[in-house]
Amino acid sequence: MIESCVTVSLVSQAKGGPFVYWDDLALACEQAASMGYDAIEIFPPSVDSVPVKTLRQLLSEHNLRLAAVGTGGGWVLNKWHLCHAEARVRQQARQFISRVIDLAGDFGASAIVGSMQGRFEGEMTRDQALDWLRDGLFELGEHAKQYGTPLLYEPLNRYETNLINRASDAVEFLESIKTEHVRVLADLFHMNIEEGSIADAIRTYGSRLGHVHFVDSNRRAAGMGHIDFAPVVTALKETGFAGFASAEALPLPSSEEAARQTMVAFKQYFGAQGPA
Ligand SMILES: [Mn+2]
Repeated sequence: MIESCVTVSLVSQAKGGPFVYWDDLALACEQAASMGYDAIEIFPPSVDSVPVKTLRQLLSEHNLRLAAVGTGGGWVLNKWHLCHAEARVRQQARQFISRVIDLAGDFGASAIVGSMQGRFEGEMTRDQALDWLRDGLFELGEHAKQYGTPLLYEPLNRYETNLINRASDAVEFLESIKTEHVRVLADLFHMNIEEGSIADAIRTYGSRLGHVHFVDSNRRAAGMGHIDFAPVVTALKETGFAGFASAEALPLPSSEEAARQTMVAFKQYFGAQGPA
């Protein structure tokens, strides 16, 4: 079964980023539940900033689950990432992600490595950067194992990383990581830029797929851009994907409208009850 999810950013410095809800966790949970969402995904500045008790109460009160927790706060606020030239910074990136895995794991949720994968520049070679990323994802995937939740690795488009942008390269890279506990996050916005066919790319991911950022070509809510969702959803169903389709969209024209529009699209493509 595919479940519906909506994103909530708790990072004020990321203002303008592609998150449906901002800052107000209580309001986000209330609206998400009233629209029929199954879960929320949060993007916190750090683990210590997450109001764990309040979050647990809100999820329980609104019968929502926590689907995933982003780690990009480590990049946005500290410029840490997993293939940084300095060993000390790479280690800080691993510790940051490791703590997010612990936080998310206690909720049965996954941590996401997106911008924290980094990029290579200056003297560094691409192979060196990929070696460091591979080592980091291996160690962190093995750390996530104890929670029964995979670590989610998100390939990004060429303007956000020069490491891996396409499904075929991502699958080859993942096969070189000797752990079962890293899965792919397929973000339809990134894929729309990089892939010849988003549906074919989803089939390429197949059983490696762990989470979807369900969003349109212009980072607005599904249905507000030009992605043809029917073949994409068919491919998701064919692969047997049973994770969350999460609205990671700009809050346009407003948070509430972006959330509502995504739910309209979910019902249109997945059926009357939303994703299923
Ligand atoms: Mn994404």
